[in-house]
Amino acid sequence: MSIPFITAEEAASYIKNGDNVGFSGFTASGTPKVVTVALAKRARELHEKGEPFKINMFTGASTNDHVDGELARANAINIRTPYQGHPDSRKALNDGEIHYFDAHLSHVSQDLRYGFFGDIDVAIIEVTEMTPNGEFILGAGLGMSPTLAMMAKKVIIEYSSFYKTSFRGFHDNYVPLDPPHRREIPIYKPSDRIGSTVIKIDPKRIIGIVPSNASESIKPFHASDETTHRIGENVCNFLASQLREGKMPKEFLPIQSGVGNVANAVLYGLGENPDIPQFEMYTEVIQDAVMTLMEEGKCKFASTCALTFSDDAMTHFMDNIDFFRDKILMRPGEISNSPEVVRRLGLIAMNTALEADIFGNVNSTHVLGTKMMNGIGGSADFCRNAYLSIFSCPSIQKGGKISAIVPMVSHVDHSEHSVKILVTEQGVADLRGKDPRQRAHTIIENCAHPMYKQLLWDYLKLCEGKGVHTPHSLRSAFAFHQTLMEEGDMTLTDYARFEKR
Ligand code: 0RQ
Repeated sequence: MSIPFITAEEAASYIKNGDNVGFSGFTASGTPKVVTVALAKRARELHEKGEPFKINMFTGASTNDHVDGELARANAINIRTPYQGHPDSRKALNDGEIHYFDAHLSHVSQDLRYGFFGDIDVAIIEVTEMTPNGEFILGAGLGMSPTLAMMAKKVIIEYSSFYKTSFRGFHDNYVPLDPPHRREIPIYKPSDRIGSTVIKIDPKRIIGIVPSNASESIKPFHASDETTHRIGENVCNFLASQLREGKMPKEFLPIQSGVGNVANAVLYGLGENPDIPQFEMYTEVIQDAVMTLMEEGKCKFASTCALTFSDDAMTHFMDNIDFFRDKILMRPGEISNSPEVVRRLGLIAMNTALEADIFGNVNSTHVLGTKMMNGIGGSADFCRNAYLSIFSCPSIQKGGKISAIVPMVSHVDHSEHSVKILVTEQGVADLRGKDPRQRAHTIIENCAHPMYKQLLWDYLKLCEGKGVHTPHSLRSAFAFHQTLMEEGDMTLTDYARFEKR
């Protein structure tokens, strides 16, 4: 059966108001890029005629302006999960226009297969190669594509001709059986291949093929500044000390690293530190820094869900693709982030906090406990199951008006039970084996900015006493946040005001 080539507009016309739509890709790479723009146009046209049109949107992780940006601006999103990072969707979900629920990235494919959210009516999947019998080679990010290809009632293929060289062999597509039949995921080292290089889709379910030649349009991360550089140095010196002290196998352990400016700086730090041996990665995203580390021989192998390279870095990757062929495997998010595999391999997991409290609880998602930034992403898939879970962030934000170390986090994503090490540019707090009071002393002493140390000591003094395991004053626990909201600067915190209330 031959599959017809159709226009993006025609493809979009098959998507109905209220449909559950699944999108290929992960952290912007491998997402559809032209059908979504046509879909946003269709939504605007229908809205102008007074007709409702919104879809429920299931993605691997964050997307790009072609997807979240276009659809959010067209007011075409009803439900959205599991992770986003676009300013327009961020605004719409914080305004309550999008029903966003934040979810662990490793969960969503199986939750879909379990039927928690109903059927997937249409999947839009970007591919880079295809055969007449319905075999497809995906692009630079997998996300949920293998599950979507399996369960979607209808599939729209976006056939990208942007990549001039073949991704064949870079993918490891694998869908575990669902309970009660699930077996172990047989990955015993990052480079173990367990699945197929292609995904298969019954041509009868494919609506049509839409040509595209759009790039991923990923902007490079900021070059590291003094603060992020020092965070990177602190993480690396700490890891080197763990090796020296025999608290980590001498062969070292595979690394997971989140995304963002801080994560990028930490990765460059690994490259610069002569005491860090060559390493492998088992992670969800690789950014530009990893490509450099591979070329320098520092990173030997990376298992990932996506290549989140800036456009220039992607061109460099494609020009040198043969060098990377035996060094990278891309897997579905459910496998790249699998808690089972993370625990088995014993990862060093490095993720970023917006704020952390003096007891080691971490908020990675909500500014002032209310405003969603991006989402939890895969950070908890890794943090909860890692050999060593590290969170890092600058100790202050916005010129010092915000302290990232606070008495009590305004939202909890990662609890004190999972966070083992906290790092800022000031230093490292090793929280292992410490009770809450000891953790507070270590975090204030080693991680808080000098501008905030005394305020944090004062908080502890206010609350310390007999009969409590975790010293808190519920009157003043959010004094930092309240002062920021009322006076625009956490340094102006005066506990007396709160204690009197
Ligand atoms: O604001 O953009 O206006 O300058 O947050 O902060 O310091 O540049 O750090 O780029 O590494 O992002 C947690 C958001 C950090 C990210 C977060 C403001 C700050 C700045 C960005 P501006 P930085 P990064 C992998 C694993 C959650 C999920 C995760 C993230 C902006 O790393 O989304 O780790 N992580 N997933 O000024 C107010 C605070 C603030 C603050 C920072 N306490 N209050 N604003 N900012 N701290 C990804 C996936 O799973 C796919």
